[in-house]
Amino acid sequence: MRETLERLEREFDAALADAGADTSAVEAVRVRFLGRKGELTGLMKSIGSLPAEERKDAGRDINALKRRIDQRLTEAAQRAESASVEEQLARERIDVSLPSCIPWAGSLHPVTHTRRELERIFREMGFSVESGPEVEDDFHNFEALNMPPDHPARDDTDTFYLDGGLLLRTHTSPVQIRTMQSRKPPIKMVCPGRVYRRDLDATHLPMFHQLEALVVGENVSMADLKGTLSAVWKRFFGDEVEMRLRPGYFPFVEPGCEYDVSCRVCEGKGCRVCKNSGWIELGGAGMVHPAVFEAVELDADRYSGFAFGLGLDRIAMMRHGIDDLRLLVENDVRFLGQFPV
Ligand code: FA5
Repeated sequence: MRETLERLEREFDAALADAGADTSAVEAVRVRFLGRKGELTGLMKSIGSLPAEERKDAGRDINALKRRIDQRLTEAAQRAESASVEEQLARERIDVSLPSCIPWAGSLHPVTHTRRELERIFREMGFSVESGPEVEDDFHNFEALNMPPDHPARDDTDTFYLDGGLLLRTHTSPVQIRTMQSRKPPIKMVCPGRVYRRDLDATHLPMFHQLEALVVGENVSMADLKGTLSAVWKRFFGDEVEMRLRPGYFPFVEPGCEYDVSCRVCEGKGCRVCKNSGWIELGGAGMVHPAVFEAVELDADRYSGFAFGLGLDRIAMMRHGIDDLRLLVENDVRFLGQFPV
């Protein structure tokens, strides 16, 4: 019996060494020696067939070997377990010094960005930001702005008419009227918004964005208009920008003008964008016409005011060097993603 046990112990040691740090191989060794049909278990069962005087010693020796085997198996299983944890940690190691991947967070539309920046500048200058309906009536879009039904200025814009005498507003100037109807001067407001005209080419869209400014009070002058425009564009484009006013006609202002800034692409030297003139037209402006004050029942002898309007899409276009306005409405993310804020 003793020899059998010594042989079994050697075989066990060799099998355990072969199993190394492999958990399932260690388990297989356990089953081979201690399982229900295992080799040591078989010896245990054979004790009954030994002569009575040998049984006691055989039982003691078998039990001693079983304890040793148990002990070594437990140690081997622990070694295998910690080796597998080490291996997993090494495999899943995270290098915290690597640069992280920043998920793409989208970006603001260039027109939204331009609108928000201008709104911020106007707010800092004490203007409120107002809005008005995009579906307008004739009175607010035309008549109160000194364009009665037969006025030739109505031919200047191609209007989308709706049922019931309504229309899609052709400019943001009707918000001037609504503001003066609902509030007494002093008024200092801007209103950005969508406007609609029957237009479509590289520099004209059927739906585009304007921003209108209106200042009404006592002794508001043309100098205030020029000073305000100049301050706004210097803040928006930078101190080096130059601005000029040119005579222009809009029925709701008198005198009326158009205003230009020195081209931001060539800095006034002349290029394709400014058609070699060095100047870019931004919009129209002027002193509020007395007929407009009359339409909103404000005393034109007491109050004066100025207004100006601008096209946000064209300003965004110039700011970002976009050469076709239609790109702004195609919503191609490959284009829009190029303007992260
Ligand atoms: C007006 O709409 C006047 N209401 C502006 C105004 C306000 C004048 C207050 C005086 C006092 P105008 O039609 O020029 O003016 O349009 C203003 C700006 O809108 C233009 O300078 C241009 O930048 C932009 N714009 C006009 N039509 C289009 C279009 N189809 N697509 C894109 N931008 C346009």
